[in-house]
Amino acid sequence: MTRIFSGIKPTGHLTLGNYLGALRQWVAAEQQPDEALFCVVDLHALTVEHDPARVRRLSRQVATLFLASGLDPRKCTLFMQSHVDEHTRLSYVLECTATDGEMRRMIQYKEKSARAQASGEGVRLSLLTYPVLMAADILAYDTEEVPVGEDQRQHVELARDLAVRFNQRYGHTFTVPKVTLPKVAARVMDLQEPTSKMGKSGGAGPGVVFMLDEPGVIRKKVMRAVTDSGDGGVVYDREARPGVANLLDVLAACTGGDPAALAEQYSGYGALKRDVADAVVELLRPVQERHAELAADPAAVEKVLREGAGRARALARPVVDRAYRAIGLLEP
Ligand code: AQP
Repeated sequence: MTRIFSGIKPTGHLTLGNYLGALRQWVAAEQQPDEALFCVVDLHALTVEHDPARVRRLSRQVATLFLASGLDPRKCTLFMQSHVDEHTRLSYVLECTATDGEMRRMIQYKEKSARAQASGEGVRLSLLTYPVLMAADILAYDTEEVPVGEDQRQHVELARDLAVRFNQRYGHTFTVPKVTLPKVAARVMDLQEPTSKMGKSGGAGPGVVFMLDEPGVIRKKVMRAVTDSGDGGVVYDREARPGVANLLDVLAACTGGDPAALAEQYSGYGALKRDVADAVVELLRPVQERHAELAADPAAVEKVLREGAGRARALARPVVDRAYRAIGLLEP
């Protein structure tokens, strides 16, 4: 049985990228005879300027979307990161394994610290160290596979490096995890800036499709997506035609086709965009309907999270205790 772990941080409304890159893969993984844990990684939302009330609201919404997307709490463990103390306990020990230089090389740190500096906010220390907390999230469960989108690959590799280094120095303690990426749409791009990732924390960007956007809003965003100049018709070329390639990737992810083969079915951008819009609306419709039902009963979602945290704690505690003993700390 393969142990799987992944998470989403409540830093904004979830996007089509979060659905295709993460949630949908998780639901597929859950159908296998695997042991899977999925987590709202709320502590990671505190690394940048945030409004506490908004983090609370988004944390509930993300958990509700886990269930609405089809994750079944009878088959997997769903929980809130901050409800399981083992994550922060392990994070400190891993900080004693990681180096400053390694942290400063993280692409997300470079991008987000530049943004924080430009806005005059100052860079929180946690922004530098959060990949270590993410490594702790993963390693605390003897995780073997981490299903994520392409943007998280570097962080999972850090978790691997820390696990290997710790095991070499202090004896075998951690399972070394590996990253798993979706076959299509591992990196859904912004519809207005197709060379940038579709991200949830940038606000209400016109190039970002949110999972809970109304069908009319989704259609408008897709129909206004930038396409590329050039008269080569509809071709799949990520380098030269990133806007069109992104639309084809999304269509392929929604319909199960191959992006290059789909390109051959279109002679103009209008028809392609209409089909993409229809496919995205239909993909998200059942998730949105289920979300509306679940959001009406927040106590039921809280119960799932409470039970999930209990199960997660029981799995993580022996692993973290093992790491504490291995690194030289006495048993209490
Ligand atoms: N555009 C995307 N395409 C494919 N996968 C994506 N993921 C995110 N965006 C895309 C995957 O979703 C999971 C959770 O992501 P996250 O919570 O770590 O953060 P984010 O959504 O990637 O973050 P943003 O929007 O850039 O802003 P912040 O960082 O402030 O929240 C991951 O598996 C990710 O790969």
